[in-house]
Amino acid sequence: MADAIRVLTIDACERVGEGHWGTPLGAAEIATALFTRHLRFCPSDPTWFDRDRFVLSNGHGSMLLYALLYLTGYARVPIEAIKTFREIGSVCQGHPEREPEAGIEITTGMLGQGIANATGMAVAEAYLNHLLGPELVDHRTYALVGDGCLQEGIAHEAISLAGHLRLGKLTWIWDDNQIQDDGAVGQSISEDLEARFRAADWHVQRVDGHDIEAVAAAIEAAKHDPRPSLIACRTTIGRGVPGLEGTRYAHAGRLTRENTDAARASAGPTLRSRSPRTSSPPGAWPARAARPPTPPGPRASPPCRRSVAPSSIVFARVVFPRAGATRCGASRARRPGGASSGSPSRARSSTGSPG
Ligand SMILES: Cc1ncc(C[n+]2csc(CCOP(=O)(O)OP(=O)(O)O)c2C)c(N)n1
Repeated sequence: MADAIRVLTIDACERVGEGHWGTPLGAAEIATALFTRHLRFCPSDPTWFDRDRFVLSNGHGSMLLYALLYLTGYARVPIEAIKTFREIGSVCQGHPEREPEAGIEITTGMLGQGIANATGMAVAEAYLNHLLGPELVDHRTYALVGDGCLQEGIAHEAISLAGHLRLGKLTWIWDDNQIQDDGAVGQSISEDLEARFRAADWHVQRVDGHDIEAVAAAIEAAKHDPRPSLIACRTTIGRGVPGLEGTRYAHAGRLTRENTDAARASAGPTLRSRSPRTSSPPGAWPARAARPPTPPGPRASPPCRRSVAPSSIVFARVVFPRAGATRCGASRARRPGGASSGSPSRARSSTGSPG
């Protein structure tokens, strides 16, 4: 899937000559680990209430999300939509914000807002899980986070709140490529970011962001920790484009035919063959014969569990478990009907293993 994300990104960005391709190429393995091993979603019912939430906080890398939605079979994102990348009115415009029916949960252009949104979503999940019970509400919230998101002031507030509330089902995956628009991240920040998270009582891991197995294992470990999780993934921005990868030009530089030819020449067979459609003018590409099926086997999303619309929720004060006070699993409230609900930070894994 990582190669397919790269092919789609290169094709789309070469066509329009721009498009923040560095993030999709750099985070292709991270996205593959998350979408094929962990994320619970339902392409045939994108707004299924108890889906896991995926927030693309570094929303400038929106081609990553469009490629994922196309490859996993969302009806609103066919290949024709990807061919209209960055066109006004397209579902695949540059910086989408919210279109859950198309699979776009939240992506933000304003750095930092996505992680704040994700934290709010995790608070909502914890609240509803506590109130209604895990049979109805039990999902996780993931955010892909860039360096710029973590530099924003709002990130401090979100980190602090998430640690305080012990939002154990919140995971931020940091695309730690050490590069941003103007150059090396080190030009503007030198603090120990991971220590910042630890100080706020987060679970922190560091992995090679191009190692799908390592990323998938880290996500699994995050599921089993009652604290919110940061997974710092060292990546190379624009990975696969010789001469540009790892540099600031990979953030959003112009992607020429020369660059993409070089990328294909140095890549594996999947990337090497240029699709005839790439050289065709917009609108002239042959339509896809059929939508891709929902991926089979272990990568398939579990069947959608329908949950009751939370229209009859009685709003009540929920006490979130805190370290040293009411720890994960130690505080179980009675919910309507007499059954004991899970605590907000009780982890649920797509494989059914306990949290
Ligand atoms: C609040 C805010 N300030 C500035 C920008 C402009 N901007 C867009 S992307 C970007 C750099 C982001 O760097 P990083 O998160 O490292 O992304 P990457 O280079 O890895 O794609 C900036 C400054 C913005 N979108 N929002």
